[in-house]
Amino acid sequence: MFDNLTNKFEGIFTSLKKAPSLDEKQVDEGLREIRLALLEADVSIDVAKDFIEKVKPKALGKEIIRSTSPGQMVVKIVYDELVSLLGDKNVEINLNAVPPVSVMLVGLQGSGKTTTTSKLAKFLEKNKKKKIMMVSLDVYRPAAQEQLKLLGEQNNINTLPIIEGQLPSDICRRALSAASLNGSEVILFDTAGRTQIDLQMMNEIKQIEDIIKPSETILVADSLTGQVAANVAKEFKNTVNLSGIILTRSDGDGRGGAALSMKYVADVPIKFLGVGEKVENLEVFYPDRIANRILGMGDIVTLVEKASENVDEEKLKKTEERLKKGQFTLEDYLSQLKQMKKMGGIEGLMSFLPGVSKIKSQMDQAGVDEKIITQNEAVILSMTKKERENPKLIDGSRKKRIANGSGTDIATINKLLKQFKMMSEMMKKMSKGNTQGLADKGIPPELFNQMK
Ligand SMILES: Nc1nc2c(ncn2[C@@H]2O[C@H](COP(=O)(O)OP(=O)(O)O)[C@@H](O)[C@H]2O)c(=O)[nH]1
Ligand SMILES: [Mg+2]
Repeated sequence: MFDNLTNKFEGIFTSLKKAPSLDEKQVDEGLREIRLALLEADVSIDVAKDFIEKVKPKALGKEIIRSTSPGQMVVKIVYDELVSLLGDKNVEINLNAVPPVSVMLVGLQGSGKTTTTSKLAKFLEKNKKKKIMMVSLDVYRPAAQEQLKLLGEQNNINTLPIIEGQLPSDICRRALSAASLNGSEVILFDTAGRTQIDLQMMNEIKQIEDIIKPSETILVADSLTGQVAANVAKEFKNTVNLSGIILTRSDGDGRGGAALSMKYVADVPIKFLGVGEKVENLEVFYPDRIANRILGMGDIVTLVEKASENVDEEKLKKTEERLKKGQFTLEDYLSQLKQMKKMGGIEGLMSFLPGVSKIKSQMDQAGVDEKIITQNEAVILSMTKKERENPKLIDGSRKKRIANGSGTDIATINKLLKQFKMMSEMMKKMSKGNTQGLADKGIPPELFNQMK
């Protein structure tokens, strides 16, 4: 979400870090570039100015300029200020109240409220083990209530049954008593889109707030609108007791101005990021991890979390057992490819690794990642079950058939088979604990031991 900024920062810091010593002029020049980069990320002039004013005296401190690695120390100062600009720490969603606990989602039309309501429901169910009920108060847009109901059905989340023609305040009261009856611990209220200019709608939201007394009122804001999103938050804060932000569409946002402006402009914590259209595309917002990503230093913690979330434990166990017997098949390879796709593909994974923004953008341009995973999947799917279990069967004429079936060519099939052969050899060696074999291939045995 901060691709542009990361590219800029990498450029600026590469030259700063290379310099054996720094003078005031060099630091000034670096800060000027950082200011420009922030403005291009669509933060307001005030935010950029304040940021530089905070960094500057620290970066020009005698102990920095005279240190042995002044560039590194400037990076650290910028990192610390970024963390602070992003809000310091994650502020968890507060559910400490007598159940049913109400959470209200507000925002402009189309900002992603309904989608986010179902994402949050899934998140709280999975991570906080809460019994959830979702309620739509959007009685104005046709089919808005049905949209939430459908999301509930698709994702196995309870929704309050719809009664045509009921007013939002009456739906609220019905929801509270239904939740008490059916033992729901958290009620998520999805509201209709509104702006502050629309006084009648803003009054309605105050009325709803009075009835449900939410322990959280969350603004859902579109990351693509940049600093405007922060101004919207400020507006809503004037009317309701806003407790947090969820920034949606950060998957499509290459600039990140909304996240960078929010604390300064509206002083409301960002609690989550929406990172795609699917129900699982919700990420907890950690300022320090985001600052790492912005500076191209990677976010290994999130990567590891993502990996463990997406792993199908049972499948993994089966694969492991077969591996021990030296039976890694193309079927296993296929399920690994699928796993990778689920985690956002190579490209998605790479955005969490340090210093790869350049390679990543090259790969983006070439469309490498998705294409190859999808292609390999198609190739394996065009094989018969027997072929998948025993690739040795695949002779010339079979290759031709597979190439036709998958819309590829024989060279592609050969490449995949070669990759697979290398992989299964490596796995065999690993399963036998033959670390010498790994060392031959340039893989340090320590790494293998860590993996065990
Ligand atoms: N790419 C992407 N799309 C999103 C995200 N959140 C919501 N959307 C899409 O935005 C559109 C509007 O969402 P909706 O929840 O109906 O907005 P509402 O009018 O505020 O309720 C839908 O097509 C969603 O799939 C996100 O984090 N990433
Ligand atoms: Mg909606």
